[in-house]
Amino acid sequence: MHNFDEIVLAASAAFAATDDPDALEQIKATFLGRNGRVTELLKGLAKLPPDERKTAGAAINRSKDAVEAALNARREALRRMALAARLAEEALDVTLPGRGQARGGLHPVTRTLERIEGLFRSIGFDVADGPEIEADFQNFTALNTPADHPARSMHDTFYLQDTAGGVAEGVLLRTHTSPIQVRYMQAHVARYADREQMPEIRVIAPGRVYRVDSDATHSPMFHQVEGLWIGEKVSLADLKGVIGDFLRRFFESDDLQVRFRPSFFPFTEPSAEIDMAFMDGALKGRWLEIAGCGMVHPNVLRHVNIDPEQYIGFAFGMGPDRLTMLRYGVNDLRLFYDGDLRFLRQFV
Ligand code: 2NL
Repeated sequence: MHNFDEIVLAASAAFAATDDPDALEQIKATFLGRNGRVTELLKGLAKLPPDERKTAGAAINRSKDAVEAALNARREALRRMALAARLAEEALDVTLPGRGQARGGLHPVTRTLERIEGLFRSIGFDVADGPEIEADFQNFTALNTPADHPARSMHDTFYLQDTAGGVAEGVLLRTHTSPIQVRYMQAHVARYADREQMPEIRVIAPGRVYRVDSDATHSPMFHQVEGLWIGEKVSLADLKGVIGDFLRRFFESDDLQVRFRPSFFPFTEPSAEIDMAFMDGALKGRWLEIAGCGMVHPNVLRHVNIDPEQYIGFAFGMGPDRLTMLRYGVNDLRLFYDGDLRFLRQFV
């Protein structure tokens, strides 16, 4: 009998000595396994005289039950310890304040683009867009830009590669937003093909453009807004009126000076640079180059199947990056593209 109690005590002590569930199962085998101490006792029953077997057998079974109970108690204790450890490790402090939702804002150049769009919409212009990956025809050929023009060279234009790594024939990143207007005119002409007289075209084309150019004052990606008005009697006077009106409204100033200076673009004839001067403020009296413009070249109209004998119009192009710098008094273009929130947040 003494022997049996001793086994239960030994088993309980051995179980308590480990806190590893796998080790616990190993220790279990030394008591309850095929050659375990309890099993050996049961095997010994056969050697006892028949009249002692019954009481001894009952005592051994009680010990076996006690060992199993101790084992189960230890298993449960270890399970609880493991759970407690895991809960401690994965603890969440639900009383911590939340991170909150940061307030976003529009980029200053986007604000300028939206402002320009609103002003031109108010005088009856449509706003169009188009692909940034363009075809040679819409970007150059239709715009009366000859094959040997420097703008077409790989020094100035990003050409796309084909799968073999060579230059993909006639596929490029648009170098201006004019191809938007070329596509707009093509769609317009197709739509009114059966009319003797098509409606006027009044459209602006804002967007990103790309040129092989990167230094303190040039970014390989920048923005442009071009405008186009085609009708039967659109004149240079209309161009001056639209541009002057736009600049005065954009800069919220009635006494802006605007002047046109003769220039050259392949896609307009005659062509001009538009300069502007503020009548007060830090830049007072200084002429600033603000846009280029001209009367659309007859060859451009021919390329999109508009008869230059019946229709005439003007076009202009300006840089909203520069307009943004002037409007907000920013002196470095790169600030717009560095993505520094300390700078950008000032415009929200
Ligand atoms: C500049 C000059 C200009 C145009 C863009 C244009 C578009 C068509 C036909 C004719 Cl579809 N012209 N665009 C005309 C003159 C100047 O931009 O200095 N931009 C920043």
